[in-house]
Amino acid sequence: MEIAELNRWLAERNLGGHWLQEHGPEKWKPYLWKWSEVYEALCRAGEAVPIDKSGRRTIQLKNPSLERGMTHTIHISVQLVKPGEIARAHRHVAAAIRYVLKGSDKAFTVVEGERFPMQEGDLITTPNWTWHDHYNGSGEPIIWLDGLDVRLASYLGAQFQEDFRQEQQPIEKPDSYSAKVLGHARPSWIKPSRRVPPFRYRWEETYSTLLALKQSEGDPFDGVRLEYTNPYHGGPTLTTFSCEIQLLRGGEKTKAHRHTSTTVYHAFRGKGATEIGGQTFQWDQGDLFVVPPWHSHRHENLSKDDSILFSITDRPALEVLALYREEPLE
Ligand code: GTQ
Repeated sequence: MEIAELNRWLAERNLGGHWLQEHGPEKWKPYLWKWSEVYEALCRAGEAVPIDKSGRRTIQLKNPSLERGMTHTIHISVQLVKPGEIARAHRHVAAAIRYVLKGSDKAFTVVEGERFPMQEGDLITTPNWTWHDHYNGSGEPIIWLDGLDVRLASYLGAQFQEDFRQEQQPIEKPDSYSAKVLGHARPSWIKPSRRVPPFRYRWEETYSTLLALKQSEGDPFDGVRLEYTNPYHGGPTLTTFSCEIQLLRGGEKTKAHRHTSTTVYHAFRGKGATEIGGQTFQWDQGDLFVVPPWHSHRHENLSKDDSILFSITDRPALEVLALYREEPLE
């Protein structure tokens, strides 16, 4: 049998040969979403979509190089809760974080019976299969980024979801319970019930650490970068992904590298440019962008003032699967 004939014979039987494998260009591409458009979309949804329509009023970022989602692993949505609204209680296998863009001490995410205030720059985790609901007791709209490993969990066939029996879960723990129980001086008789506990990382503390380290060398590829570690064991923020925050000093330009992990960025403060796979993406405050796997990238702060990037990386998932690889490019 000739090869061509064999190939046809195989195709008719839904079989293939190693010699037929295609090694085409990578399917994922970098992309940047302008905040002005994301914000306008959210405002329009605020007028047109009642919060109980689907339990959440979110705008999802869709990467044109993928069939769905922002990346093939981590996803970001932007969520709006207007004054007096409740985003009803539910839980899902996908783990999630909230990064607050417009907050108040009267707006809360409730996770496993504890309410966490949502103030600008705060990061709040809702680890996998934890009950969570959000409510806005302030007089102003509240906006945050949702980061989830939903694409990865769905791809692996592991994404389940269920609603709580009521719209809101009861508050069973005192305020600041996690901060106390998981602080550096801890009670000897209380152990968190899960290795990845819900937690709030207050902006005030994160920002003061960034400023305190501003004079130090910093990471050659990422400037003054902090990882939000698991408060219990010091590992990544969540099992599959980690959140990071980096300050780029006025005019700072980082070195290029690439890795097999994917990173999604949000320009929390300032303006700059990130070169991704030879393409330059200029960002202003609020913009969101993706660095896909194995794409070289470097950041530059285009102003005299500090710029701050919040990011989410799937590095922990790749590391645990022994798929993480990284290389400097200069
Ligand atoms: O607020 O709990 O963007 O469950 C996607 C799934 C937000 C949320 C999302 C969710 C939520």
